[in-house]
Amino acid sequence: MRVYKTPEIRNVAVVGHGASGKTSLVDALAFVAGTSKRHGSVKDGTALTDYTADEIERKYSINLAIAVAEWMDTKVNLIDTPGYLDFTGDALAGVYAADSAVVVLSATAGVEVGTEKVWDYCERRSLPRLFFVSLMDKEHANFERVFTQIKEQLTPKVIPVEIPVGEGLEFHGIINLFSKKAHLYKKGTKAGEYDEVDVPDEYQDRFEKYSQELIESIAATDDTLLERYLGGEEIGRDEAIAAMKSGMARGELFPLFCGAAELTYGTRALLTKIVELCPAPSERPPVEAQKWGSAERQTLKADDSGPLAAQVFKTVSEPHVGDVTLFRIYSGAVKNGQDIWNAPREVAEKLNHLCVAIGKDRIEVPELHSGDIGVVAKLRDTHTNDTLSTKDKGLVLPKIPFPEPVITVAVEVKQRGEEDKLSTGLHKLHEEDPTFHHEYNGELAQTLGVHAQTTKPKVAYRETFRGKSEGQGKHKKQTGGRGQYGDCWIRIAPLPRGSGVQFVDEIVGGVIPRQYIPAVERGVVEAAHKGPVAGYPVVDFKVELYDGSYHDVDSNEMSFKMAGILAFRNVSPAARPVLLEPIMEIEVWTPDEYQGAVMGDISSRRGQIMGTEKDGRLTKVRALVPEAELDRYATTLHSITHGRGTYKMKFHVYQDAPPEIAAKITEARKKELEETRA
Ligand SMILES: Nc1nc2c(ncn2[C@@H]2O[C@H](COP(=O)(O)OP(=O)(O)OP(=O)(O)O)[C@@H](O)[C@H]2O)c(=O)[nH]1
Ligand SMILES: [Mg+2]
Repeated sequence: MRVYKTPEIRNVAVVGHGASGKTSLVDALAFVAGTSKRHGSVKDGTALTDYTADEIERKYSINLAIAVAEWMDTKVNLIDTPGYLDFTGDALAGVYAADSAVVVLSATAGVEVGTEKVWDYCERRSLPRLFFVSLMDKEHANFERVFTQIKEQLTPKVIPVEIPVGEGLEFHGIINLFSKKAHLYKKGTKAGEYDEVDVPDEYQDRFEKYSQELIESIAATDDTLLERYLGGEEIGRDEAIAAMKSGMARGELFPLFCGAAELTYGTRALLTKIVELCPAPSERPPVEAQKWGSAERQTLKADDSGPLAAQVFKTVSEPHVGDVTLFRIYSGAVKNGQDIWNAPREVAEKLNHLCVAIGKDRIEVPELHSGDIGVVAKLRDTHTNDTLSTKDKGLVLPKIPFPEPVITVAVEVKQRGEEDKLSTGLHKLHEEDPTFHHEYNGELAQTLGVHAQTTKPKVAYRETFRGKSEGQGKHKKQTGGRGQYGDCWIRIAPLPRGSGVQFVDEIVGGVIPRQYIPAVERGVVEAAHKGPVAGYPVVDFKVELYDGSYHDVDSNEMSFKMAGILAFRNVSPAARPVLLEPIMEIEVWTPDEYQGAVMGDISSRRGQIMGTEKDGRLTKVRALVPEAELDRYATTLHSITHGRGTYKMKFHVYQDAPPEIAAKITEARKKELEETRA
C-alpha cells in the first residue's frame, strides 16, 4: 500500500445500532475498492473487522477495528465500531478518532436506541455525517419509513441523495439524484457493478420530487446559491457537491444513501461520496494540546511540519503478540522506527514496525502523514488515551471522555491464591475496554469490578457526632518489671461536613510531657476508624486534649496511644453519634415518555429530584439519591426506559441516615463484624 498524504486521507467512523450492517458495509467497501482481495461475510466469520475468536463465534462486533478502502486516489480509513451498547466505549473511541461518520441504519428497523446514542456521540464532536440505509434487500425494507424516522428522531436536516428502485425482495437499483441516472444491479453482482440507465418512467415523479428537495436544501445553505436558484439558474453537479460538503461541515446537511452492503449494491456511489463530501484531516477544526506539566497550550492542525501529537484511541490484546496500539496522528508525521515520547508516563517508546491496520492484518509502512491512523505493537508503557509526542515538546491531547461505568459489583476469588490471576484478568479487560475500571477498596476489603462471580458491593457509610462530651482514657499496667502508664482527658465536639478530624493540644503545665502528645492523637485517630454506631469511620469532629497525668518510669508512647484509644471509646458514645450515608448526585437522560417512570423510581429510592431540563432530544433529570438505594440502578433504568435511558453519577455528600435505616445498618454491621471475628 502506498503512503497517502494528508489531503488524500479520510477517517470515517462507521456507527449505528447493533446488526444494522456496519461490519458488512466496511468489508464490502474495502473489497469493492480493491484494497481487500476477498469479500468476507459476518455469517461465515470472514468479515475483515470481526476477526477475534469471540466475534467470529458470536457474529457481532465487540471491538473497534479498522479497514482501508483506496478509492479515487484517496485512502479511506474505515473505523468499524460495535453497535451493542455494552461496548459503547469503542463506538465513542471510533467517533473521536474520526473526521466524519457514516451512520448505518437497517432498512427494516430504522432508528433504534443505538442509533440515537451514536448520533449523540457524533454531535459532541460536530462530525460531518452521512446516513446509509442498508439491508434494502431484506423483506419489509422501507426506505420512506426510515427517512421519516431520521427526520423526526435524529435531525430534520437529513436529505436523500439516492432513492431505491424496488424494496425488499424487489430491490435491484438506486437512482442517484445528482447524476440523474439509475444504477441497476444484476443478481450475482460481485463488486457493486451496475448498468447505468435513465431514470425509469415509473420513478419519474418520485425522482422529480426528491431532486427538487435536494437542490433546494443545498441552495438554502448558501445565500448566493439560493439567489441564483430562485433566479432560475441551473446549479451544476460540482457546485452542488461543494456546497453540500461545506453545509455538512457546518452541520446543516446530512445526506442519505441506501443500498445492500452484503450484495455490494450501492457501495461504489457511497465510496465516491465519502471521498467527495467527507473532510480530510486538514479540513477539520484544530485541536488544543497542552504541554505536559505546564499550563502552556498549543493549537495543532493536521500538518506534517507541526510537532508530533498522536492519540491512542484503542489497545487490543492479541494472543502471541501482546498489546497492539491504534493511534491517530493529530499533528506532525511519523517514520518507521522513530523514537517517541509518552509525556505523562515519562516513557520513551519506539515505533518499531510502523503499520496500517486492515482488520487483523498489519501492513508495514515507511511513514505516516499527519491525520493518518497507524498501529504499532509492543510499546512498553502506553495505554488507551495516552498521547505520543516527542521528548522536547511533551504534548498531551484532550482525553476521549469514556463513559463512567454503569454497574459496580464486587469481585472475589473463589479460591485463595488466585488473586494474581484475577488482577491480571481485570487489567486486560481495562486495557481493551477503558469503560471497565477496577479498584481494590481497602476499607471494604473487596475488589470492585465486573465479573460473573460477584457479590453485592458494600456501601461506605460514615459516622459523626451531633453533640459534645468529655471524659478520660487511662491505660495502666503494673505487673512485675516495668509497667505501662498513660492517662488523658479529651473533649469531643462536632465540626461542619468536610472538616475531617481536628486534634487540639490544650495541655498546660506539662501534665502530659510533649513527646507523648502525638501518641495520644494517633490513638484517637486510630480508634475513630471504628465508630460507636456501627463500626464505620468517624468524620468531621474536633478532639481537645485538655488534661492527663504521667508516671516518671512507666509512661511511654505506647501507653499514651492506648490511653487515646480508650478515651475515644469512652467518650464517643455520649457525643450523640449518628450514621452518615453517602448521597450520590445522579443525572439521568431519558426520552420524554419515560420521564414520569424515571422520577417515580427515583422517589421510591429515597431520592430527591433537583430539577429536569431538556437536553437535545432527551430530558435530563437531576437527583440526589442515597448510594445504598442505587444497587443495580443501570438494570432498572434499562428496563423502565426500554434501553433508551442512560445515567451518570458521582459522590455528592454524606448525610444523616434516617433512624430506621441506621438501625437496619447497625444490626447488619454487627452481624458482619461478629462473623468476621468468628
Ligand atoms: N439481507 C441483508 N443482510 C445483511 C446485509 N448486510 C448485513 N446483513 C446481515 O445482517 C447481520 C448484521 O450485519 P453486521 O454487518 O454484523 O452488522 P453490524 O452493524 O456490524 O452489527 P454489530 O457489530 O453487532 O453492531 C448479519 O447477519 C449480516 O449477514 C444486507 O445488505 N442485506
Ligand atoms: Mg459489526
